Amino acid sequence: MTTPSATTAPATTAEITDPRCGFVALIGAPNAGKSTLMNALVGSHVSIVSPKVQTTRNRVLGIVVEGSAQVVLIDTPGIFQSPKRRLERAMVQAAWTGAGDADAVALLFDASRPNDAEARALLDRVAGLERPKLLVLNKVDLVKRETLLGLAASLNEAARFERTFMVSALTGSGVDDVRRALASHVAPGPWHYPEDQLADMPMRLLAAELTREQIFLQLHDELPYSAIVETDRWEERPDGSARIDQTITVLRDSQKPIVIGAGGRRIKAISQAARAAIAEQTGREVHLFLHVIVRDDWIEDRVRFRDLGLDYDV
Ligand SMILES: Nc1nc2c(ncn2[C@@H]2O[C@H](COP(=O)(O)OP(=O)(O)OP(=O)(O)O)[C@@H](O)[C@H]2O)c(=O)[nH]1
Ligand SMILES: [Mg+2]
Repeated sequence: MTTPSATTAPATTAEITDPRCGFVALIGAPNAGKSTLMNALVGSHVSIVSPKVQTTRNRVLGIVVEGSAQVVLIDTPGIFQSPKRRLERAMVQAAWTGAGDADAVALLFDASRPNDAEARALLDRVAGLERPKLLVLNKVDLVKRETLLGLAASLNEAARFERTFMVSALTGSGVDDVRRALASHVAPGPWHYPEDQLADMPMRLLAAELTREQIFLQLHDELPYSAIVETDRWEERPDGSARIDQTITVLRDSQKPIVIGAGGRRIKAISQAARAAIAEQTGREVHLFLHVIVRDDWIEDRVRFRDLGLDYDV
């Protein structure tokens, strides 16, 4: 069985005489728009997005080339003050690890929620991070221009940012400025990735994430938080299409019929939307088969955490 990766064929960077490269972490409170901004900067659907908090569960890399600079973006889970469940603690920890691994940090702040307690609390800790910091006020499409200046000033009092940007990751407004600024921040050095690579996630994992995105988009209440998706099988067919089998694991017996829906309509809708997204990202026809199982212990399972790339012992 072959498993293609998101990696494309290496391209030479020999023609670039002054290459620069660096890692920039996108951090922020849950729902600030980190993954939307990452996708806008990269120009591809490399990280999943939903209106719900805690959509991103681990670090996700996206790669941007701007002139002679390659910027490796680290999208991170939203940071909040009192993560309770083990999974939440591991997610918040993964976000701080992402910030710690980066050469610079971009703090995203949802400008439409200026008094959000989680976002304000985060500022204090970000102020203590000893690396270049940029402030990105996001969702400016929802906010009156005059209120933005006051917000930018008050946030700059709380932490020392080298620059402040006002963007709408959703409409793309201001995103090019951020891309150029990030590129100007990275230090001289060889590129880490081939020039046409956009992500660093195996296709099996990206495909599972795209199905999880539909669970976040199509199911409500606690269900998205109770579900994991794993790709069990990826079969390349002679006609160039791929057969992909995935398992959706939920925590409780009562959740399984909700995922399946009356007459199987919900699972069909999830499957159709995920299949289209996977086909788009892989550039091939996809046959997706989803299976739903119940396992009440996945959320406390050390092996699952390892598979998700999360630290169990936090
Ligand atoms: N109006 C508006 N909505 C936005 C903007 N950026 C993101 N959103 C929306 O905000 C919601 C959250 O976006 P995400 O990108 O998933 O946010 P996140 O910070 O990655 O969230 P977590 O991964 O859960 O921490 C989605 O419904 C996005 O469509 C923006 O600039 N304007
Ligand atoms: Mg996210």
